[in-house]
Amino acid sequence: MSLPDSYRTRLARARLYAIVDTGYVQPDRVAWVTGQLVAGGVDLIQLRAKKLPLAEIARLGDVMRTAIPSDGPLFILNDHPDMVSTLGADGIHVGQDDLSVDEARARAGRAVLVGKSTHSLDQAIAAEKEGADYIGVGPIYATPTKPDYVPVGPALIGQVRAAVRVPQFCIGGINERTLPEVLAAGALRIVVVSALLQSADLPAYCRRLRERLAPAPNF
Ligand code: TZP
Ligand code: MG
Repeated sequence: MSLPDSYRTRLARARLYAIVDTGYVQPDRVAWVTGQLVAGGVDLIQLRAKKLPLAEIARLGDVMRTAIPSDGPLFILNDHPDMVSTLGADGIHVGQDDLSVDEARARAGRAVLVGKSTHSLDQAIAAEKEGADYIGVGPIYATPTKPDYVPVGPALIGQVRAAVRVPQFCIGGINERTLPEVLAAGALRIVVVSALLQSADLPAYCRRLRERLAPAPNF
């Protein structure tokens, strides 16, 4: 089950990753918010529904798959690899306390991207060795979206960049105000959750973030 080259290319070019987190987005707004993120030109969109029943997560996954064009952003599911195939998701994202990368890949049942959250240099190196296609690095700053986690600080960004080759997405407390420091620390790719979801104009906020990110390489 080898990963299609197109997935790797799209991931390598990716700069801005958004998450539809049901802690911020009511179920009846998921389709609209997803459409706004697509309009804003994000590269990946994840469904993160920590407290909903499985049937509702599956329903929202369907809603999002319908709202995301096949040539649009990659659609990633947080947890629940067993749903990936049915939903037609492009990938699965796991945390440190979840299934291993291999297990998540096997349960997905198709060749899809597997991303892993990391919170230290050692975890980042281990996730790459484990075969993750991309990693999240954070929380860079304290964030109400993941309140129990100690922020790692921007210095980790450069350390991970020097040690790891798979694409790295910096996450946690990133917004228009903190972005300059994150970029100065060496970040190429970011995930933005609450700042985007709470902004008055999602596509405009996406475009302002993207303007400051380095352009994707041409290949
Ligand atoms: N993992 C590390 S920080 C985080 C996750 C899911 C939440 C990021 O959310 P926000 O609102 O962009 O700080
Ligand atoms: Mg998880």
